[in-house]
Amino acid sequence: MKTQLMICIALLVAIAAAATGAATVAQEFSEQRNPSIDGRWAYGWKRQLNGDFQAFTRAFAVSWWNASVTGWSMSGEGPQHGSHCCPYVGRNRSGRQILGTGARVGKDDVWFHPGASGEFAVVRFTCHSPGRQKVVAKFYGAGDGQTDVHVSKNNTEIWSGAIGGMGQIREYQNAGVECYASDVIDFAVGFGADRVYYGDITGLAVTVEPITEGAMDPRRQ
Ligand SMILES: [Ca+2]
Repeated sequence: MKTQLMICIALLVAIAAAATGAATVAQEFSEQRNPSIDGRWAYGWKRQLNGDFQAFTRAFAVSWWNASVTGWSMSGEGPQHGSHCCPYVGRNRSGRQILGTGARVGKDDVWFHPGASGEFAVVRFTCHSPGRQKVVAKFYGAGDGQTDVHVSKNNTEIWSGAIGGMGQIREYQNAGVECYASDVIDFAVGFGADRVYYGDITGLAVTVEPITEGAMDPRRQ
């Protein structure tokens, strides 16, 4: 009994440590659950940036661009099914860079793709470590298309950029994002000024790091 109790305590400590440290979208990409088991990451879409977040309901695992690809969408389709694919969020599981026709995705990277009617693909981070967060988000053109990229907190946009094609990078950095329990930070991609979703594959690297860990939520004081 004592041994079991010690194991339970060790597991709880490990879970707590995982839930309070820096969060990285690619390393913690969840293929089994959406939201992820610790509740920090969710994958979905929005019709408007300030609209309701709809979590994807179906996971996919496919071979495409001669690479192993996993991810989430509403249809259960991934990048292999053209107009049925999108929006979706994917992860490169091939262990190497993807070099496909019109696609260049870094090793182990997460990427996302908007929908044909302008639906935003969204990766959502939910704050579990109350306090000030350092948020770094890098978006890059992994396809030939033009896109618009955004960072929002609680559905209010705090940054946006535009990507004009493959290889272009837009980066958001903020060391002072106040984020308390249940606050959400969304990273989104839309189909851009051309209003066409073809080739809008967009790489996403995000790190959220608590820098005033354990702070009290002023809304509850
Ligand atoms: Ca586009």
